[in-house]
Amino acid sequence: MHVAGPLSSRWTAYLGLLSALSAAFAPAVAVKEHDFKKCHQSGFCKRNRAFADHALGSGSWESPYNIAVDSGSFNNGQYQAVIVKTINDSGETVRLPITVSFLESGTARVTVDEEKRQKGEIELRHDSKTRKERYNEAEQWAIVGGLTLDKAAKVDFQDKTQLTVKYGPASKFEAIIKLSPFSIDFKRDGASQIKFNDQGLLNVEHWRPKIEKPEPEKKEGEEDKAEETKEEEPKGEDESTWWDETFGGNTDTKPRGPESVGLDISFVGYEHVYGIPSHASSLSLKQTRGGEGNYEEPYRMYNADVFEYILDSPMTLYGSIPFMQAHRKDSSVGVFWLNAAETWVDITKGKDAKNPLSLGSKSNTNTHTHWFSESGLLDVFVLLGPTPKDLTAKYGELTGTTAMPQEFSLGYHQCRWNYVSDDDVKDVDRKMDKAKLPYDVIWLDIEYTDEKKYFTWDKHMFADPIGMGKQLDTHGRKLVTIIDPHIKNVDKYPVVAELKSKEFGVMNKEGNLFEGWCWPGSSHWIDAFSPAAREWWSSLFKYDTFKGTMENTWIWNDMNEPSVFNGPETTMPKDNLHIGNWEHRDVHNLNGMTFQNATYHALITRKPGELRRPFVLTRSFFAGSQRVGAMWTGDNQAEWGHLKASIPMVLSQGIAGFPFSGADVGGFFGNPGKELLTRWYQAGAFYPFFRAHAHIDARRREPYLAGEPYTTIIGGALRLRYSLLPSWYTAFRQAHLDGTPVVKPMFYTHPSEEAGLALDDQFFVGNTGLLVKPVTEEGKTSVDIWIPDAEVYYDYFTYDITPTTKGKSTTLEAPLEKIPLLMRGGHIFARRDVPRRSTQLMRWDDYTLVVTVPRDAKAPAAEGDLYVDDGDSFDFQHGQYIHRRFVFDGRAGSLVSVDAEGRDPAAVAEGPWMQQMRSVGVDRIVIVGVPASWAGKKTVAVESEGKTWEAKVEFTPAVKGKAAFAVVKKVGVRIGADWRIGF
Ligand code: NBV
Repeated sequence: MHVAGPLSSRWTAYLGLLSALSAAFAPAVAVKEHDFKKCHQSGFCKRNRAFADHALGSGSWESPYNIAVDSGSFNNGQYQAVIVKTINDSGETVRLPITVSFLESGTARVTVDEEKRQKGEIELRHDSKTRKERYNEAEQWAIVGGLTLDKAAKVDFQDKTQLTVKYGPASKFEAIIKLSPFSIDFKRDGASQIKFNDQGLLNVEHWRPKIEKPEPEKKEGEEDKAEETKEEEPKGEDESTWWDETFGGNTDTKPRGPESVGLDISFVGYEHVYGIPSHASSLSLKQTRGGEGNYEEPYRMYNADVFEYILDSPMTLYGSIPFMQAHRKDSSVGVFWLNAAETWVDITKGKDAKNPLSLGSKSNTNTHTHWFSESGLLDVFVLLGPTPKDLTAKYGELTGTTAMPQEFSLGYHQCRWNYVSDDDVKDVDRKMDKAKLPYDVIWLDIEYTDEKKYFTWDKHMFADPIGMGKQLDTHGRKLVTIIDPHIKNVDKYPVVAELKSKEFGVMNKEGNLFEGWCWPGSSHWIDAFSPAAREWWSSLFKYDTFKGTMENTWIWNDMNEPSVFNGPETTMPKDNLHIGNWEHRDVHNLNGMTFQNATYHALITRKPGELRRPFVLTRSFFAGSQRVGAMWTGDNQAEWGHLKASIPMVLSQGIAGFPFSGADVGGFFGNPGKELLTRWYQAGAFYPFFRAHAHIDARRREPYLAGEPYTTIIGGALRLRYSLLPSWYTAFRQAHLDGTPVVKPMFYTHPSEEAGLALDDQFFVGNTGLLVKPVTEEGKTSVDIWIPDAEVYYDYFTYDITPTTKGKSTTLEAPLEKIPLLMRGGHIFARRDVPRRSTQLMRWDDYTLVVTVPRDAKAPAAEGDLYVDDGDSFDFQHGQYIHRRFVFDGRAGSLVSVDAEGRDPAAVAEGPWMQQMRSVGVDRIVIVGVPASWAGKKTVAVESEGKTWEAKVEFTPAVKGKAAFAVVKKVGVRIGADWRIGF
């Protein structure tokens, strides 16, 4: 570490304070499982599981929820009625208004509320100031479109017991709503796909007053009998977890009492379910009710600072997306559970031929899921597919798609906690150059600040941040600084003074500013739900306010679950209050997203007239976060298991609509061995977000320190990433347009291949046909890669034709220097092959196109596309982009480039970027797998923009399992123009 003289003592003192703080408030080295609730420690989880056990265990269970006959009406694509819940024993009833909305997109939405709470006819306990309604604003944060009602949806049949609504494309979807007991059967093409309340687990905990019971008198020596006497109490509902609940020394006062919502959602004939990230688990989710290989605990979604998380666990992590896809051969369906409170999902699967659920479906396996959230509305969207792509597209319509990223952000990011001074940063920058290692961004963690006061600099260590920024800028590089949501509570810090005076912070249950502990010590938390607070937040990022930042400074939002060291489960008390007096309980999982969103908007308004795409990395997230930035998987460890776990985690993010994701390369905690570090770089080069990071106690591990042969091998992985950036960017464009994941698991690309449905250690990149299987085990020098189809697969580096059989695995040699990477026949993808220091320096480089000829002659033989824009502004929204479609036809002997969207080039007025792109062309075309008949070819005819000319072609014949290939050199066409090459 570059800490000199007098500062080192300051540093030591600081570390002392830090460890004292950590010991007092932060979780210790490894995640302590007991710091986080298990289901039986979370009142509503325990109650809903008990409810399920009771219902499923009793032969005669009948759900006590019935739609009141005559309460229903159907208008303009919406069915409204009242569900009446009959309370056990007493016969008392509760009215629960239900709305079933049929949307133009073919998505259906079921919303259940509670009349008493809606009308505010409840009493709050403890003089609470909280709202009385169930939280109903999650939609305002998560949903951005797709809510137009389907006026064509119609009631097809109705009697006193049920009604059938036909809706969706060509009215192929049906919802059969049964009144008594209430249930819904969602069908596609006449077959059941998804059933609500089929198992009778609907559970809406209605409001009830707390009836204070006198404490039973205890005589001396009777303490131990407490449990026994309980058993003798008259049977009824177990009230022990309805009211104040204590965990880890923190008491949640629950002013509205129990109010959870639960529902069973069955996927009829589906064996695999995916999604609901983030968990360090498999892509295809496991069963959670015990049994061999299964979990005992439900998947939990309660965003938390679970650092050094354990692997293969349903435990919650930093962010949540309550979107689940179910898949079986050739069919995908899904649900989006729109609720931001603590949520758990139990999963069981049944191979039960007798189960009437499976009738009409091809498979006899059903997946039953049981969802429950602590508070808020029951609000579920049902998506009926039928393809995985339909699901990601429809989900994207609702919650938005990934933002078009800053192009640099797809490059490599060099991070550690911490680069300790501006000299340190400049030194790393120089050393990366010296070692010829490309990178785009260097990151500053919390130590750059003056004693953890965000928007300030440690003046001794970072005396000249602008000078530092300028040095980075000479090679087009950027700086990312961390800004966390906890604001140090200290005198003479204008940021906290303003937060206090304007009441922009989250309040405690008494309605006073909440105070807790985090890195800076005593802190307050910005309430990013508040529009005024967000506006204030924006003001803090202006270049002349956050001095030391400049145009190449971007932001990292950490700790936004939020992490509160002395809070319950290291987060905020649930009875804290946000703007509008919503309880933190209701909005917890949205918290991280609102903060990232505030930062995103702050960056957009940094300077009048400067409109650039922000880059903001977040740790915590929810459905919709994809619209405002990237995420990473948090504090992993420098262990092989964590490298392996990162792949399904990243894949899972993609299928849940948030593809801009990655894990800390090298592992955050600990010191990776050189082999692990190298393999991690090779895998990380295929994460959509590619950043190395390390803990403050970890040894320095910038790639130039690894020594040979590691540095050279890592350099190779970095350069591979950089050369493929045009293809990564094109994949992001697709994600931006329709929610398609950037890296795709086998079930997504080959939904008919059953053997691939559970695979989560290999994936395709965009539409390139590049299939990668990173090495994630120590000492391994080969991998078995599963081949999903009968297409030809070429080795990316050698053009060897891989011996493959559809549906079988094949072994690929993978000595340390080799990334197992195949090219599927039939694709065309773009690269930029001149190695440079950063993305920006590659902007005006010519392209290389790679064409992979498929196994069988067919037309078109290979296809692909390239999307490119200025990578920085929003001008792409006004047509300032190039989107080419390349088609290779082996039989006709041609390769053509046309506008992928059929636009007339003359119709787009070219701005400065497009004009400059006129000088950018296609330099080389590599065609892999050409027939031997190409041997005599010396030139090819090129035709573009009214001219024709000849370009040289070099043919290399097939030898020993290597495909023949041809390279067209100095092609001379413009990337933005139409052209044709005749072979
Ligand atoms: O800001 C320090 C770290 C950061 O490096 C890491 O990436 C975050 O996940 N941060 C967590 C706070 C404390 C970690 C122990």
